[in-house]
Amino acid sequence: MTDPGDREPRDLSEALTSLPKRRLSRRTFLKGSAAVAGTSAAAGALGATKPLIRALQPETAPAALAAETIVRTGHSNNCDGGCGLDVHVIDGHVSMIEGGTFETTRIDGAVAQDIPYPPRICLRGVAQIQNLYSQDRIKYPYKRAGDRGAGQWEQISWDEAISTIASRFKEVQAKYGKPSLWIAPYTGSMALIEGVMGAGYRLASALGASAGDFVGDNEGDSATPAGFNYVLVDPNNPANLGGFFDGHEFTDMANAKAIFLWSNNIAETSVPDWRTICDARANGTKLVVLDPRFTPTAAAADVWVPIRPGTDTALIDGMMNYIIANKRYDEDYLRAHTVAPFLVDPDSKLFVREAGAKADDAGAYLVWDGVTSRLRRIDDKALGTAAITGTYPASGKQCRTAFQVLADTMAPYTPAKVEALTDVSAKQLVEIAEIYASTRPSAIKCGWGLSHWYHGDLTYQALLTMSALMGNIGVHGGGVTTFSGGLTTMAYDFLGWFQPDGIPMFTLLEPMQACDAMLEGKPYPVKAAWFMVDNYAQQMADRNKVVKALKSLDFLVVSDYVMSATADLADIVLPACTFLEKTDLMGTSNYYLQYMSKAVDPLWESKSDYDAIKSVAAAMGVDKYFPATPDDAITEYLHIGSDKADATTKGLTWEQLRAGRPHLNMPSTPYVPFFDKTFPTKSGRIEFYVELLVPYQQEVCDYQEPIEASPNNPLFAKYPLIFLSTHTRFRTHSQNVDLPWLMEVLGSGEGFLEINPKNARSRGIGDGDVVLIHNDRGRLKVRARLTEGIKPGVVNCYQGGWDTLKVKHYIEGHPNNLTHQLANPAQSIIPTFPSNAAYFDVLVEVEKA
Ligand SMILES: Nc1nc2c(c(=O)[nH]1)N[C@H]1C(S)=C(S)[C@@H](COP(=O)(O)OP(=O)(O)OC[C@H]3O[C@@H](n4cnc5c(=O)[nH]c(N)nc54)[C@H](O)[C@@H]3O)O[C@H]1N2
Ligand SMILES: Nc1nc2c(c(=O)[nH]1)N[C@H]1C(S)=C(S)[C@@H](COP(=O)(O)OP(=O)(O)OC[C@H]3O[C@@H](n4cnc5c(=O)[nH]c(N)nc54)[C@H](O)[C@@H]3O)O[C@H]1N2
Ligand code: SF4
Ligand SMILES: [Mo]
Repeated sequence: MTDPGDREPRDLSEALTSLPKRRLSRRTFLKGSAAVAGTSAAAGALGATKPLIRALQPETAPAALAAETIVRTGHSNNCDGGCGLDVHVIDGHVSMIEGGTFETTRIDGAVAQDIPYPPRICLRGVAQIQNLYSQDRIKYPYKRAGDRGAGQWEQISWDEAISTIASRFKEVQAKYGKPSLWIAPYTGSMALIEGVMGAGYRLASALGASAGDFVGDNEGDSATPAGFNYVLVDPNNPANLGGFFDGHEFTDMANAKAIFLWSNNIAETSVPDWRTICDARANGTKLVVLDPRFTPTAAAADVWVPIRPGTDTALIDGMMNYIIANKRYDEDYLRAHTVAPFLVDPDSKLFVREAGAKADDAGAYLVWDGVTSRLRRIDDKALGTAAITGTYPASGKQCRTAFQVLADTMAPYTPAKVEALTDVSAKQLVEIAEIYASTRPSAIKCGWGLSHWYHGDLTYQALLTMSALMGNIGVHGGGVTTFSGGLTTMAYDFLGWFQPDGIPMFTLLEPMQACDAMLEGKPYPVKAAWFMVDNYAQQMADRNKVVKALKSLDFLVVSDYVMSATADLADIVLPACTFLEKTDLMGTSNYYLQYMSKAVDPLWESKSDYDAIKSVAAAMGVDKYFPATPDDAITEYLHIGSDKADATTKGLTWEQLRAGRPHLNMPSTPYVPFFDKTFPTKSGRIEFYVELLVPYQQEVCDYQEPIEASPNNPLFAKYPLIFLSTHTRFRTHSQNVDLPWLMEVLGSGEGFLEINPKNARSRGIGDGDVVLIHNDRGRLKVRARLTEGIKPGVVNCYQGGWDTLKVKHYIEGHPNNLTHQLANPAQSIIPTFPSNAAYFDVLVEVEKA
């Protein structure tokens, strides 16, 4: 056997547990079973629980099926859905998957939320049964038998795989230094042991190796969190761990009177949450959708704003100018909870503080007392009313208030100027500014699409500033939310997990730095890597550079359950099992703790990543850092039964965790960040004026053009179209790509380019024509799909399709052949979110191929 991820199972034992060669679609099966209803073949096939078992074991199906058990787990793929799943198991086989229910109480017994979660699932979740038994599964360990990337493999034993990995890792670390081994990111799963912040990091610490990103620069999901931290968090206070990201509990959207869905195609990218939005709308909540594409989400909007992508900050600045010019802002809120009254030194651009004040004295900021016309400390009990507008004498200079600086910066953003910058008509700008100003509370729900821009940080800074102007931060139905954090934000002691017995933490090497480390030895050489739960060679920006970098490595290990583009380049491929074959813990995208029970034993020779990590750790003499079982690891992560447990998980017992999916003990219901209006910033207030950003001329959110996708860019003459590569409901990135039930709805997995007929016609392109999309970095060939549903000047090709040795969803290339790795230096002030892949800030030209 020389063929990992073999799509044509050859021996019978494989055929029993994988789908038949001619893939069975659900519709064909149901038709078939109806035709033979009443015969023994169809006995028990109704209730939809049995079909797949029958399909899998046509010859061997027992006359009477064994009893069914239902196993509760969670769908940990990185789709932001956070769904719990009830998995029906018969005779060791999964027969059906449906949405699981949620606890109505918190860990401490209090009511979890007014509106409990209904069961949630989407077609991808239902189709996980096909993912589990997919022909595309890697079944055994393999080693490379030809040139790297040539697709020649030799099946080996786990023992040989582990001893090879251990000896090659040791060799590389001895030759090039310990950090030259990179245990790479885990963004494909939001499970805690195997995914996001999982055991791979602990292995990296134990080996003194480098490790990748646990917060999203790989994904382009770091820019907007950086913006969040600029305004709401002091990154230099150790208590804030270098920065975090938080948002409203999703059910709080029901409390909003208007919802602005900003660059968020939520009807496709968080299918179950879309229901909450629809319920809110049915109750009279106004829906504004800002998107250059007429998405399924936009189709349900009261107002659709087809903005030129990358210019949202200009639009927000225009809205703020409207709000300020018409005095619609919440003056009391600004005075009490923000830095609005702080005076700003015109030379240093820093806040004026009382002379000689200690650095940590949060009361020492000077403001102008409008009642007594004199300077006072902000915490002065005698302070009358601090002025929020105007210019006042301080330190011998004329100093504006922070709010005045903001107002002056926003003033040029008149409706006419904003129209010229954003393509949003002056009339529509005023319309949505008026909605935001007059509808309170208004929630802003962003997509990560907003983060896929070089200046995505600035846009979030602007949204939070506007939200603060209207007193919308820390209130029900308000705020700016991208991600409802959960465990990963709240309760998980990741520093403790990363540093067992207090050993030094791994060296952080961000995915955006890794290629240079591999290719140029900067900041230090990386010569070996282990990728698990991440398809870097396809999902990372500037793919040609990535492939070159991976090919330059001395040794590359990839664990996956399918032959990904990254696995194609490996020296050793390890067969990982899916989430249905292992135990883990989900606690993200919502505030429920979902224990993931193993539903079935690992298929073929696949193993959990935790088992693989433990084996390598044992071979390298560091296994003492790895608890024996996943349950032991969870006990340690959450400090179950210990005083060290976080308030949000205090009192949690294993009985509770195993029996249910309890809600964390959150400080408000539904959870609203900063509900008590204390902010973990230096001043304790909302810092819409950001001192740390003065070196980047970004202290207030003055619009900046996109780094690449701008008509001001000289490249625009050659490449005049903005290239988006957005997410589709038919897969999660490069997962669930080839599942028959999804294909049945989608038609085929083939990639296509959405292009406006205006741009197509001028290039002689007709619907269905093959087109070449190109720029200086690379090429992509797909068929054109002409649609009025995308703004002229913008094109879109869904990301995530496969371009592997075996499966090609694009005629040539991949969307990430066109993207780049330009990182915005301003983000470096937030240690947790220092860099970001700007996947959408890209220019291309399109021609008929
Ligand atoms: N052009 C473009 N590129 C993008 C984006 C875009 O919008 N446009 N979006 C970006 C974003 S937002 C993200 S989050 C990233 C996602 O990028 P990735 O995280 O790389 O993508 P996934 O396909 O979700 O998962 C990666 C791999 O993990 C494997 N996997 C899943 N579960 C397990 C497991 O338990 N164990 C092991 N060993 N493997 C497992 C999957 O089979 C898959 O091959 O892509 C980014 N790339
Ligand atoms: N089905 C499915 N669901 C998923 C995923 C998946 O792959 N598949 N991935 C998950 C992950 S990791 C992520 S990060 C999220 C992404 O979730 P979303 O952010 O909702 O998805 P995207 O498709 O990246 O972008 C959303 C929209 O932003 C628009 N857009 C692009 N640029 C701009 C801009 O500059 N301004 C404005 N206003 N709009 C713009 C695009 O046209 C697109 O419709 O989805 C999660 N959920
Ligand atoms: S893919 Fe996402 S939305 Fe669909 S079931 Fe899984 S977690 Fe839920
Ligand atoms: Mo993402």
